[in-house]
Amino acid sequence: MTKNVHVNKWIDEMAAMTQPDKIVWIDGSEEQAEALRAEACSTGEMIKLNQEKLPNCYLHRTAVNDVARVEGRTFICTPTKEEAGNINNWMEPGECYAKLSKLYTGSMKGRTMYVIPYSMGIVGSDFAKYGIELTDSIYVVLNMLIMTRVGNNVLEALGDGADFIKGLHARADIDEENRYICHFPQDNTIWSINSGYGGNVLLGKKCFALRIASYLGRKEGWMAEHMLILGVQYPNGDIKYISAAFPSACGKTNLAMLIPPAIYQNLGYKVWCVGDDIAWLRVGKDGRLWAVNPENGFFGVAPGTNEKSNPNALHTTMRDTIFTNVVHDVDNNTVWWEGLDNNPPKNAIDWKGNKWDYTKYDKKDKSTCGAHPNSRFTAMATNCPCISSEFNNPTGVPISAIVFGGRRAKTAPLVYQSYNWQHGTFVGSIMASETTAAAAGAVGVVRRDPMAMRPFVGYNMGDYFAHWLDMGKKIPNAPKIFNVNWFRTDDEGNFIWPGFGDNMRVLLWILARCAGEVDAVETAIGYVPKAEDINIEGLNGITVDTIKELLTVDVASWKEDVANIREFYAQIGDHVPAELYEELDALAKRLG
Ligand code: GTP
Ligand code: SPV
Ligand code: MN
Repeated sequence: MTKNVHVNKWIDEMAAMTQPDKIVWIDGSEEQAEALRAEACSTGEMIKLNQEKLPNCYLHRTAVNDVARVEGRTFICTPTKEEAGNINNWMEPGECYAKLSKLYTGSMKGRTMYVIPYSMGIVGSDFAKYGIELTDSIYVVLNMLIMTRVGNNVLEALGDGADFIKGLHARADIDEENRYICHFPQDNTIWSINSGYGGNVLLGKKCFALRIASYLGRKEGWMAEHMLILGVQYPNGDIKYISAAFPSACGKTNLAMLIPPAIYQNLGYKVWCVGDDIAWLRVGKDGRLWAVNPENGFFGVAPGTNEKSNPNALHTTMRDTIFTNVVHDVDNNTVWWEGLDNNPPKNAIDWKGNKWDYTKYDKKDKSTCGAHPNSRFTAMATNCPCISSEFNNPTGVPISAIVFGGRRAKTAPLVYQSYNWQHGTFVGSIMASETTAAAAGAVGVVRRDPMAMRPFVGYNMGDYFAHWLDMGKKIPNAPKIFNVNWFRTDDEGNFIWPGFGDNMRVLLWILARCAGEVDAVETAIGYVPKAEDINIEGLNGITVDTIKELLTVDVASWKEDVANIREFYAQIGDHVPAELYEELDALAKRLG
């Protein structure tokens, strides 16, 4: 509880509308969390897992119609449509408040409203921003306790101020037709209704830390990006930091927790994880770009996570974790997902809550999966074996390189470097990726996803590009900008590059470029490595010729891309900065 009149007045209004039976303040204490876990288990909302094998771990299943972010039902409610731009769905704020108020009215009758005061970033730090989420879901409370910094100290830090993000979430009937995720950037407000899933309801994450924060960042001169942050430690102890933006389910968590291949480990290289999904970036007094991870945990994709692909993530999930929509191994009271190991449980319940027969599982038919392809773990960052010592550093880490990337079967080479910040902004703006299960809709379709922020920019995409260009002018010692693609395939559709830990080989080229230690080949799209500069020592079946193939710039497919980019820019509309059209024309010219 607090004496803050702004907080109390707002809660009174929301409670008057939603009409909960009672209101409970979340204080961040372990006793309260434990009582809530017990309550969620007593109602079946969560299942307590084997406490010997998975201490303090729980399983939750969402409704079958509620398994991913719903971009089609996500709205940016600015006073004018132009402010939200053509890429976002827009609703006039008054209309949206009216429409949703009807849905919220009485929606918490018979339920409890939980008040979650939370901070994105270290409480009291320059980077930190505070939010309060009201929700009628214990699952949301328990996830927020992992994903953000929750507790009374947030209210103390807020004092009697009004500078907090007001988030309202009600499960209502989990009705798809009336599901709305709405943002009111001018009002510091987020309203979410009729979902119980991840990014739709953990309002500190995509709604606040990206959509609202990107809006605030533009206003205040900083950046909120869909980026992981990692540190590469050299044998001499130096650590260089990289931030990287890949679209949802394209490898951020995996890269953030990378384990270097043996050849590098033996030399003393290490990789440290600062963040796996979101970065807030500010220009430091030293003229460099500094990044913090505003989150406190990981909401990671479970399928494909295993002892080989991402042992750090796997170990992070061994305690204090909430699993969502994975397979329940009934005999062991543990969890399983596709790609964990080759021993699917015999006595199993699938993500829908039905008995699951692993012998009927067909890799090519997603509907036979035991775990939903977008099933997730919510795990504490501090449980990660490779968590950076700077994770709790309120000033963050200095960024040497920004890396963009996506899933491209053919067009994008393994890695290339932009010529400069403006060209790098262009490279980010033309990012494209084949769609994944992280968002509702068709999977595997190529779509433009600038800076991996298409679903997360809280204002006009053209203005967002302009903000990027502007920031470049404010960072005297700006990071170099690169693009990577781990997902090139051969004619049979197999990934050519081994990926995962071996991505270290590419990171080291990137950092060598930043330090001016290695040459490159200038191509129409940017600087590409000389094939022999990507270290392939210890890689089975990969030769210099494979690297050459991975690095080719296929002029024909790039020309097609140019045409597609022009259409995309036109779709964004007339806020696209002239500098980016200059870059596009220059690219077209270089391609011939
Ligand atoms: P969000 O949490 O949705 O933002 O996703 P993310 O970007 O953190 O993606 P994540 O690291 O969870 O990876 C998603 C999928 O990509 C998993 O199935 C991984 O196994 C796969 N993946 C990650 N890195 C690589 C890689 O280097 N190569 C290949 N082939 N697959 C990868
Ligand atoms: C993503 O989709 O980029 C995620 C998962 O990180 S969610 O929290 O649902 O946005
Ligand atoms: Mn993400």
